[in-house]
Amino acid sequence: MRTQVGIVGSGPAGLLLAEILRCNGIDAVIVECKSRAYVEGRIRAGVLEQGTVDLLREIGVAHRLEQEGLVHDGVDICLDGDRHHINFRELIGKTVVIYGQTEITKDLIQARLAAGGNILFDAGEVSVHNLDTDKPSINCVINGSRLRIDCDFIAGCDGFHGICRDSLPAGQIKTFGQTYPFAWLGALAESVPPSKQLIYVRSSRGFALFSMRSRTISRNYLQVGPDEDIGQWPDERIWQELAQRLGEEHSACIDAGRIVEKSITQMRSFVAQPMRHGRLFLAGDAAHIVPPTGAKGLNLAAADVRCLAGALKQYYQSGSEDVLHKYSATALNRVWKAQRFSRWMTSLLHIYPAQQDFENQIHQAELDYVLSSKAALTSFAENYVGLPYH
Ligand code: RFL
Ligand code: PHB
Repeated sequence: MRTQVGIVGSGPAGLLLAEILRCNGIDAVIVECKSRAYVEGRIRAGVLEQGTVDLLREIGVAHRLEQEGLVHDGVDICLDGDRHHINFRELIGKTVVIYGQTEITKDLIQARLAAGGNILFDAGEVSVHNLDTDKPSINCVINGSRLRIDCDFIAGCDGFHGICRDSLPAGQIKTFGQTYPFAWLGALAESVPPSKQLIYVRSSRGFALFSMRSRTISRNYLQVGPDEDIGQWPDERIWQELAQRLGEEHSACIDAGRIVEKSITQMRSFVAQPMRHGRLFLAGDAAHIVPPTGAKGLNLAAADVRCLAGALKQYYQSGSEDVLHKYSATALNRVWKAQRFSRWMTSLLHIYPAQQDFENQIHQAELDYVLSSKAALTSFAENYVGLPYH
C-alpha cells in the first residue's frame, strides 16, 4: 500500500491529523492496534480549549459538539469547603467547552469513514522503518496478512505506550519527566453533576474534581495513593469520599447515581525531544504526558497536529521542508508551557504525603495569593483556556 502520510494510532492526535490532511487534499492511512469499539469506548478527557473547538469547526466535525457541548465560563475552586468561582469570560473574555474525548473520537472516525478514508483497526506487529530515508514505511499484520505501507512521512500518534518513540535510534531523543506520589481514581456516573461548573477541590483528605460529560452524566476524580487497588473502592466509598472532600455545606447537592466506569490513572509529567527524527514526527501523548489537573493532554495533542498538518501542507504545496524543520521547536514551545501550568496546578491542589510544615504554610500562602490577586487569576485563566498558537 502507498500513502503520503502514514499515521500510527487512531487516538485524537492521529484522527485529527488525518482529517486536517484530508481537508487539504493530502492522503493518509491510519494504523491502529486496537478495535474500533475499544477506541470509541475509552473514557478520558473532557475539557476543550477554544482553539481545539475552533479546529474541529474548521474541519467540519463540530456538528454534534455545537449541540451537545457545554460552554463553561469558568471553574470553581473549593478549599476546605470554601468555594471560589473563577470566571474566565470576565477575566479574559474566553471560555472552555465540555465535550468528551470519546465523542470527539466517534465524530472523527465517522467523518473519516464517511469520506472513504482508511483506518486499519486491529493491526498486529506494527513497526516503522527507514526513518532516515525519504521512503519510510509502516509494517503490520492485518487479518493474518503482512502489509507494508510506503509513505513520504510517518506521524507517530500512538500515545505514551506506543512503538514510534522507541523506534528512534538510541541517543537521538532526550526524555524528561517526573512521577507524582499520588494517582487519580476516575468514576463516570449516571448522576446529575453537583454544579454547572467544574469544581476543583483541595481538602485535607486530598484533591477531588467534580466534572461532567452532560447534564445527567458526571465524571468525578479522587486523589488516591499511587498503588491504590480499585477493588478497595466500592461505589459507596467513592461517593462518601467525594462528599467529604467537597465539605458539608456543598455535599447535599451530590447525586450519588450508578457508577458505570471506574479506573485509576498514574500521574506523570514527561517530554521527549526533539519531536522528530528523519521522516518520523511524534505528536500528542507519544511525545509528552501532563498530569490531567490542567486538562491539557488532549488540547496539546490537537495543537501538535494542527502545527504538523500546517507544515506538511506547506511541504506538499511548495516542496520546501523549512516549516517541517520548525515543527518540533514550535510544538515544544507550547508543550513546555503546558507542562509548567499542569505541574503548578497539580501541586497547588493536591496533598503531598511528606509535605513539611514550612512547605504547607507556603502552599496556603500561594492559594490565598492566587485567589485574591486579579493578576494571578488572569494568568490562571489564560493558561487554562489555552495560550495563543504561534
Ligand atoms: P491516545 O489517545 O493514547 O491514542 C493513541 C492511539 O495509538 C494506539 N496505539 C497503537 N496503534 C498502532 N500500533 C501501536 N503499536 C500502538 N500503540 C498504541 C492506541 O491504541 C491509541 O488508539 O493518544 P493521543 O491521540 O496523543 O491523545 C492524547 C489524549 O488521549 C490524552 O492526552 C488526554 O486524554 C489526556 N487527558 C485530558 N486531556 C485534556 O486535554 N483535557 C482533559 O480534560 C483531560 N482529562 C486526560 C484526562 C487523561 C486521563 N487519563 C486516563 C490519562 C483525564 C484522564 C483521567
Ligand atoms: C474530565 O472531565 O475528565 C476532566 C476535567 C478536567 C480535568 C481533567 C479531567 O482537569
